[in-house]
Amino acid sequence: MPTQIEPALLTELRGRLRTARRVFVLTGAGVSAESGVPTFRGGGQSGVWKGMPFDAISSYRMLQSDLPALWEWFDYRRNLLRDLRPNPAHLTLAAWQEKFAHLCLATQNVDGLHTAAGSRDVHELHGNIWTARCTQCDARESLREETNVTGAAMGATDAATGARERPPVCRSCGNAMRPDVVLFGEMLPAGVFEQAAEGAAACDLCFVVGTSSLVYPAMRLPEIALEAGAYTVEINPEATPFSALCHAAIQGRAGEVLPQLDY
Ligand code: BJW
Ligand code: ZN
Repeated sequence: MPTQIEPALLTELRGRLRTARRVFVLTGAGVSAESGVPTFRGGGQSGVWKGMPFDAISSYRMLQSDLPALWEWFDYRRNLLRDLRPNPAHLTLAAWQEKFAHLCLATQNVDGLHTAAGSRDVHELHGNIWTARCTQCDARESLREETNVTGAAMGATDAATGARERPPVCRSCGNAMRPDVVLFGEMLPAGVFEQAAEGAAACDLCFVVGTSSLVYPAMRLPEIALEAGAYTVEINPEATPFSALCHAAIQGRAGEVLPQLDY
């Protein structure tokens, strides 16, 4: 049974969407769950790979100690994502960009599905899984054109499959490249958090969609909106630390709730 929003709350939210001047949206893994992307936390084995918890693999420590294993983990993830498509939650948020003069969309997701849905200027707080970045000179390369990568270090470009060696070698300086994502213990890309925080501080309506609200500093963004006086709405099937702080916590799936809010 799809999520039913209480009628009085639905009326309230549609009214707020009609009159909002600046909207800020923070999304997390849950917004992509209905596309088939595993979340990190909250049940199942989604956050475990080869017996290691994801926060041990997606960490600065792993980058330093075992770059090939880090690539193997992200190649595995990219192969899972390759055929997945945006769901109604991504599509609704992309459509909102046409409705509001000011909509700021910040995501913790690295999957690129907001952009695939048509959203522009997405603030990707934790980077993007489809890009490699040089560990020395910061040159970037797209990994989109690569076909299925087996995960094993291959040593050289495979002409038959289109896969690059692991780790890829930077075409500018010859040093090793890394996945262009933000690992635990790393700083966010310069300016990205600050731009999102500006959007949060300036909004009058804020949506927090599909995030466990546990990871710093992204978890601060809805609090910034709240402190600035915005009406805040959480959409998540589970309660989070933000549920008790926000004005409205809708317990439901993003792909079912967001399209219902459309006015
Ligand atoms: C649905 C749904 C549906 C399901 N519809 N919803 C101690 C205290 C405070 C902070 C720290 C601390 N120790 C260390 C820190 C800092 C650390 C941190 O926050 N750790 C805490 C977890 C303890 N943060 C960092 O290290 C950050 N950097 C930083 O702080 O820099 C300063 C610094 C530098 C050096 C030293 C110390 C500080 C960087 C964080 C980078 C996070 N990176 C990851 C991995 C990215 C690469 C990869 O993809 O592998 O980003 S971790 C992972 O968590 C990923 C996510 O973006 C992020 C957030 O997760 P998210 O999106 O909330 O997903 P889930 O799975 O947690 O939740 C999904 C939700 O969806 C659930 O609630 C479901 O119910 C819901 N859901 N179906 C709607 N259909
Ligand atoms: Zn380089």
